[in-house]
Amino acid sequence: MPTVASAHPSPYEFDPATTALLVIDMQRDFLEPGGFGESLGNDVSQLRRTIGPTAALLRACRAVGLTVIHTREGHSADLSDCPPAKLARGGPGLRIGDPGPMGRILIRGEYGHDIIDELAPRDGEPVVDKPGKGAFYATDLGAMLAERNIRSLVVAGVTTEVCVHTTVREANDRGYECLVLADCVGSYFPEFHRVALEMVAAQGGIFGWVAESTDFTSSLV
Ligand code: TIU
Repeated sequence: MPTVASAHPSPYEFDPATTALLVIDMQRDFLEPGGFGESLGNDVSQLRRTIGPTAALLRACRAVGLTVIHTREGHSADLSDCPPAKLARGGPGLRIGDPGPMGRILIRGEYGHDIIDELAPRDGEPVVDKPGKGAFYATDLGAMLAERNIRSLVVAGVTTEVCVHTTVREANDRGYECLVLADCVGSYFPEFHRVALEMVAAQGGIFGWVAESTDFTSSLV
């Protein structure tokens, strides 16, 4: 079995046949100026360091035929799947559904809602549209993974302490073994990023494992 020996808190063993790469919410609305992330007052440049390592990770996973699944956070045009409490976030004119420079903010089908060009999904790679922070809530991700007999999730995406953490916590409770790739996840807040990664691996790996993406990809070959 391939093993990522450098993973924290212990070596991460995985079977590529039952492992999927999950790339979470690498959307223009989070990574580019004018989107939801910036509307909440965040500095989007903090997230952009994940793009290069995640592109390399995608190339390596595709080369060996690993299952690749993408997610996008967003809502229907009529906002019927957006809880009022979530709708209230952000400044006036900068809320979910409001017009932004890349279309209506966080609305499915809008340019800003889609995944950045550098990490565009390939034909055949599922894209899970989710209304929440967690990728399992109100989606068919669980069924999709069960159908493919996936037991381990290698996780990239944004943001570390929000959608990545929520998804890893949901996955942990559902029995998946999660490896979070430190250089392929990012936060608007460097200190939240650091502590969120520490939280995953603390207490003997309470939510999973953490490693660098190159240590994972070199274990694939
Ligand atoms: N605001 C923030 O850090 N994140 C989100 O709203 N969504 C995701 O993390 N994808």
